[in-house]
Amino acid sequence: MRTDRTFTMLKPDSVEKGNVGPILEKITSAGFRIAAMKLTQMTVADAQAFYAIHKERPFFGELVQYMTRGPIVAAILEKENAVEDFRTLIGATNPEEAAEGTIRKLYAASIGENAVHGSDSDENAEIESQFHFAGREIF
Ligand code: IDP
Ligand code: MG
Repeated sequence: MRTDRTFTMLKPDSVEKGNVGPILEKITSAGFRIAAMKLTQMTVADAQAFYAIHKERPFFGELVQYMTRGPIVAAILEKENAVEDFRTLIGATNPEEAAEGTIRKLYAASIGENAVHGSDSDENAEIESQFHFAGREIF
């Protein structure tokens, strides 16, 4: 299992607010290389599948509605220790608890609309990258 890749989505609120450029600048300045990237829009079925682990949670419907309401930027990022270092860069799920200077502290509005996704394990980074980029040369 590779340990030098993670998967991210710049969520619909980031695209809507024009924050894609500043967020990508934070990501590349932190030493991540963009291995693959696309602007796309998830269908309801896509979002339900991507977030299936949360399907019993009370916020699941809200999460699916949010993630499908407009385009996202999906990307595979490369760096040594990518998963952990990217979770540090984005900060806590709830921006009120996120450390100063983190992407969620800077750009997230709330625990629901929190600007970015970051994989939580090497295994999920691979699964989530395949979800959005299956069949590409990079694998
Ligand atoms: P993570 O994105 O930091 O890994 P998770 O707990 O895996 O956080 O939750 C997935 C996503 O679901 C969050 O990024 C956020 O968009 C949404 N979410 C999590 N908790 C809540 C909540 O309490 N209310 C509304 N949305 C939530
Ligand atoms: Mg998560």
